[in-house]
Amino acid sequence: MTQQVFYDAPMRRALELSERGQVTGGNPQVGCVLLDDTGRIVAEGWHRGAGTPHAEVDALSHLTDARGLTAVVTLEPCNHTGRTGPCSEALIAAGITRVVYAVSDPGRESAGGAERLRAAGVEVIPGVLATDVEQLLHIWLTAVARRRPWVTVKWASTLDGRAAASDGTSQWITGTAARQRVHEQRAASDAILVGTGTVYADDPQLTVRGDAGELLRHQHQPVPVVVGERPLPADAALRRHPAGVIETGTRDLGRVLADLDARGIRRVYVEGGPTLASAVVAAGLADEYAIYLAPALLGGEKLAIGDLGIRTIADARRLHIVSVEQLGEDLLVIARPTRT
Ligand code: AOF
Ligand code: ZN
Repeated sequence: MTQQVFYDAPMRRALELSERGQVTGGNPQVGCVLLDDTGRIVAEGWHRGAGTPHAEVDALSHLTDARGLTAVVTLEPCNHTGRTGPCSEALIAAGITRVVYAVSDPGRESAGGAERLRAAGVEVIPGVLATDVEQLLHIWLTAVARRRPWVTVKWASTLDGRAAASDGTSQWITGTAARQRVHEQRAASDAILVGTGTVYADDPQLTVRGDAGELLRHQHQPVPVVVGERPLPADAALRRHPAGVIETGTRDLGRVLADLDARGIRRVYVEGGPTLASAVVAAGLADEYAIYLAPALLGGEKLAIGDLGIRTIADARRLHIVSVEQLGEDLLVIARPTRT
């Protein structure tokens, strides 16, 4: 039996604890357990969300004496002073003698914890249950490594892909169960992107409403981000949004996403109209699609997504289906680009 396998069970517990933390707010979900020399868990901790203690510090806070213990943590302990202090130093100061972790911290400032611990004489075992933890943190890890948020493009359409009738009316295509699911997806996002065209046409509120399930326990409202040069109308509903509103003043999506990254925004939900959707897709910035399909037909011209500049079938953007969920009469299809 390798050492790695020995730490599988406590790491699974740390992973379970990590899932209690907030998915939004910029920080990863992290869990930690402390083991005595018989392998028994003597303390547990997890990170609630940005601005609160890290998992390791939370676990240590339950003990008066942690000397000689092993820390099993889902992410490499951080080595920086952000909103809180470095976990590497907290573990060293507490007298922890071994640190087992799953995945490395991809953060440019926070990385280096493993090295620091080793330099202080702490035994470090990386990579335990790395695949499982990477799966849970996939969006966060991708966003941090790329220095731009993960982008989910959402639309609701009829089975023939239409989003509005020829007179422009578009409410409501899908039923209540699907609309509720949209609120859950908003609640799991840091920001909602909308184009100025949609703001002028629909005057949306873009708030999380209703029973957005588990995610609403954090009372989280993603911030609306208006993409485009035109200023927000003085009486726009978005001006009353509880999280405020970000007016970008530009259509340059690269700049918009870089600015959101700098604000710690990791998950963006693109809800704002066919022009914005096609711009995001054509720029190769869509990481995921959330497509709501209602059992109706509209025919005509008004597609859920605008022109992608694709002139021949060989250039079609190929996706793979991640999941299909039935919500009342409607379907929710989650798809991601096929990586070639
Ligand atoms: C850990 N344990 O539980 C978490 C870590 O601004 P701060 O101080 O909250 O730091 C946030 C960064 O710290 C975050 O981007 C990530 O690199 C790391 N998160 N590290 O050792 C934890 N949540
Ligand atoms: Zn930390």
